[in-house]
Amino acid sequence: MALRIDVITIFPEYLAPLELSLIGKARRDGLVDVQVHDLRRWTHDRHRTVDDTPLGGGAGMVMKPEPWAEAFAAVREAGRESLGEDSEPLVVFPNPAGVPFTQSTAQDWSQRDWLIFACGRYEGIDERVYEHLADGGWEVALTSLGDYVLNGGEVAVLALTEAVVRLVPGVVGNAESLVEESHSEGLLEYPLYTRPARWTDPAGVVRETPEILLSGDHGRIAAWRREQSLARTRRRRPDLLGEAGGDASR
Ligand code: 6GU
Repeated sequence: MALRIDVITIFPEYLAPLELSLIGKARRDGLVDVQVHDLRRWTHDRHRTVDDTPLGGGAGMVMKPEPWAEAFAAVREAGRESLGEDSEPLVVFPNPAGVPFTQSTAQDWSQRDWLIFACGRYEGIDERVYEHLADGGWEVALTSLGDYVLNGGEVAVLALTEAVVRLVPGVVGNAESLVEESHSEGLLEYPLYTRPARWTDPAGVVRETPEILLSGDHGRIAAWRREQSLARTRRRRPDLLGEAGGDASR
């Protein structure tokens, strides 16, 4: 098994899409082992309580530390049983206050053998959970998808898992498509075309593909695509080229 991913959440059903498409196939092919756990399994009261009001006051609720600590201990034991007794996971907390997730993060994680995604909800998790893990020598990452707020980590975990699992060797059939895609070389992808080479759109406008793509000259096509990638990156994401400004509309 190339990669084990544990997900701890109070909404296990939220992760059902991990059974579909490329990730579902990778799981059935034995390339990744995804285990989704209900955090409430590690509660002991009648109401299976995972949250409480913030000490010191304030809006919303905070996730209690005890279920998390029990969950991490149990998931660690289960993982070690399957991966080997000296395996150590990377624990990832999806969090808008985390370090931005990039293609290079995805590449790093795809080469590990064990990730645990810990999905917070409400306003967040009691800070002592992070201290407890750090003191116990756990490797922990706080990771953000971008500068906007989701209600919980579950949707982020779907995105993170897809970005990582597709890079696990054997998951994407044509390995070349991983080399050429957006961000793999720090540039955005060039425009793509397929048949018909001459297409009349629904408004009656005749739209031709760039002639060079029909030339059969692979060297010139590669150079044209690189130019397109560069121009598009300069226009949409000048930050990727170390430049300022740009026009985000195209
Ligand atoms: Cl990773 N988690 C949550 N809850 N919100 C986010 C996010 C992650 N990335 C952007 N917003």
